[in-house]
Amino acid sequence: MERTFIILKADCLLRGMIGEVISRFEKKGLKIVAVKMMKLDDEILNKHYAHHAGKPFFKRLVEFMVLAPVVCLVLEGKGAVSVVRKMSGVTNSREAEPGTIRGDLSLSMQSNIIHASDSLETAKKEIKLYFKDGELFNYDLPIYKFQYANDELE
Ligand code: FUP
Repeated sequence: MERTFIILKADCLLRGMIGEVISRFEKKGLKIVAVKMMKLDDEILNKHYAHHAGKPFFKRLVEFMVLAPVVCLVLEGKGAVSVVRKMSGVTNSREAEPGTIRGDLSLSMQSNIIHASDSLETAKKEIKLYFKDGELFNYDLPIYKFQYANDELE
């Protein structure tokens, strides 16, 4: 099964929305395989946002990401990367569709509640950057047999 990586950002924690957001993913049927609360620093953020280095918003983005601890998760499920991106909504929350996390819970481009990996390749890199092997858990969810068709579980 595919795995993806999310960060529940400072605004999510400070506004008391951690439970709301995790609950949406649980209800969708995604399996939580890792959770960690962390205080991010320049070193990890320079790697994570390397593709934004030098852009005008980079400095304030890093300042925002260290404002408070964040909560990092790895979620597993069929098509998890694209499912979680769709549930998150587009980057600018003001343009995010109602029903998405950003569309329902935020009004900002920067304070937009969640980071979610944008491809399977990025997800693999980000999971490695934020988690050690022993922090990811393999366990059975008996509900999978009601949640997926047999051929979707192969
Ligand atoms: P996303 O994949 O939706 O998280 O968006 P990006 O990787 O493009 O951007 C990462 C973060 O940079 C966003 F969550 C918010 C911030 N950002 C800005 O503040 N201004 C911009 O113009 C673009 C991104």
